[in-house]
Amino acid sequence: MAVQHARLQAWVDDTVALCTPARVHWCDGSEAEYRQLCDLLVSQGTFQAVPARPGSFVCRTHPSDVARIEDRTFICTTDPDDAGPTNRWADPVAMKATLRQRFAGAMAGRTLYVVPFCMGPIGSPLARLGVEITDSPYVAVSMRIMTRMGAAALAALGSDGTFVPCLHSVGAPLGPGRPDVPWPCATELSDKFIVHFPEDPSIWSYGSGYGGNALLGKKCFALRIASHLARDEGWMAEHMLILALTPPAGAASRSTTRYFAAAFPSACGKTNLAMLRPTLPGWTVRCIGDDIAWMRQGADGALHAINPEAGFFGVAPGTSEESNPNAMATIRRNTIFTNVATTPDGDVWWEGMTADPPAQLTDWQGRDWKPGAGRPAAHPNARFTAPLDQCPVIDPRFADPAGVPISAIVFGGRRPRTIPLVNEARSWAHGIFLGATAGSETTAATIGTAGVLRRDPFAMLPFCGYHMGDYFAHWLEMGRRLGAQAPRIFFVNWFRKDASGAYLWPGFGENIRVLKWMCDRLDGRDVAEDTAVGHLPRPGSIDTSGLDIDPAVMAELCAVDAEGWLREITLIAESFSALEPRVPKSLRSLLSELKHSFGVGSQRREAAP
Ligand code: GTP
Ligand code: SPV
Ligand code: MN
Repeated sequence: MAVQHARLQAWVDDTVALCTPARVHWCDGSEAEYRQLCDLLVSQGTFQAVPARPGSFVCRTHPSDVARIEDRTFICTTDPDDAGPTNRWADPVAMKATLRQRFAGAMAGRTLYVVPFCMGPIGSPLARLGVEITDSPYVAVSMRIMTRMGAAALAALGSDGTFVPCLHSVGAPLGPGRPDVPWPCATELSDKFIVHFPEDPSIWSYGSGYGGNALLGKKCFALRIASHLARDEGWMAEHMLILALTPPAGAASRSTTRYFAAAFPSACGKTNLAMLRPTLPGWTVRCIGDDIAWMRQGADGALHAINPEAGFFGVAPGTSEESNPNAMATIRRNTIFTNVATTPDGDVWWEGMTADPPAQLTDWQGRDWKPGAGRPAAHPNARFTAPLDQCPVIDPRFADPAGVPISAIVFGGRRPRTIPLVNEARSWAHGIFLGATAGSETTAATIGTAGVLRRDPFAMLPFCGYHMGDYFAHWLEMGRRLGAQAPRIFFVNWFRKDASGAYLWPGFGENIRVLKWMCDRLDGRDVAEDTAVGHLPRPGSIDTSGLDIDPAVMAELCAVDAEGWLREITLIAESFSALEPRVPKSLRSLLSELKHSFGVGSQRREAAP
């Protein structure tokens, strides 16, 4: 391939000199190239075909390489305060020296793939270009699904276009006495590095081949680096799904189709909400994106969003014909499954796919598995990688270069207690307060203990490329620019549990009932009560027709749990303290108001025994 771009060619030449690969392959993104790389992965033992699903493969990783590694993710800025207390900071000069040592000779015996890619529809004013250099063919084929990859992206770069250089190695060079293995990676956590230099900007990732650690267009570029760019340039890069919601024809709604963006932490329901199949007759949900939204004020003054990705990298466990039939249809062909179990008749399986597990499986580590084995057959963070346009409910505007206008922004988290099913913010600033104070239980999407409650502001805790306090201020500033056209803001929680640990709310397709209530609010209907924590649904205002749910449960889901909020206030205050002195004043006063409503710090409470 003749490369017209001198800076790109020079970076590739330098990288070849540093990493000493056996070969260099420029990816053109063609179907033929994709097939060749998949064949190569099969011959290396990394991929196995999935006969039940045409064009599909299953892949088993090294047990150390199953999720994002937050402890080994770094933001390197000249001033540590620019990364802020929620990120791991390292000195950029020292870190580059460390990384150059790691990358020296790192690709020995392997092919170096040059992967040009575009985040967003090629030619869209909201899109951005990147080039990933990787020694992993798994990354190359995954990037072809997840981004606009290959010749078209390279052409868009022209001879002098701006791109983010993204350097990746699995960190397991071949050599005498070092035979290849199906999933090469650095096996010690301390040998893995996912490093961002927002001031360049550039990304260097070493030692992991999995997901957000290695598909550098996703969390590294489209969130950490992009959030930094977005702050400087006046736009937003968010961990959000985008959906189109259409009420039944003839319904007394002022608008036909509305677009919503929603930020939930990793493994907290974005993919499921983005392609929800409504249980209420006549309602339609269509999917534009399930993980990342880039948003910018359009010429019409409204906030417009694009999905910078071209594929889904979705959580497999829990996905079934009942919970998410549209995802099940999306992954019937041309899908890469990672760390799922396989069945004797040539299909895949994971926990929750069917009510009863098959009698015999090969688990995600390639071992025999039978029901009652005492361990999951699929890894809890097992994932499917599939093209966006295979989703049966993909929205016709999913690749609209102008993006779609956003009417509502939704935040959420995995909260067994206290946080109501749905809450509408009183104002943009109050909405920012709800986003900034969001908490959620940790999940298998990151290495570490799952089920621990932590603050995860805007679902961006692991993904914000700069100081979280400055990020809150940027949201407030966006609100000032958008003025009356700013979207309305809601907060939802599908994950309330009863004393026995069972979910109180049925979730999934039934979440349409909550989306309908939001539409009622957008249409100006009087369905909310103003409370100390926000606008909560009036009794009976959430449509439960055809749903077998106890009205007492609905009341509990929509109530203000004073004891719980007292605990919540303590946690919020702690999280704000950690970000001082950069917490915007308006958020500090909203916390004071909340404290006041619950009598925290007032004389009444201090006087109590
Ligand atoms: P990332 O890809 O990690 O960013 O995750 P995500 O936010 O897209 O989460 P996803 O939709 O894949 O859901 C993660 C897990 O939560 C799956 O096991 C789902 O089955 C489960 N889940 C999603 N929506 C609901 C819901 O409404 N109720 C309940 N109880 N579980 C849900
Ligand atoms: C997440 O963890 O939020 C994901 C998966 O979407 S990963 O791409 O690994 O970040
Ligand atoms: Mn995600």
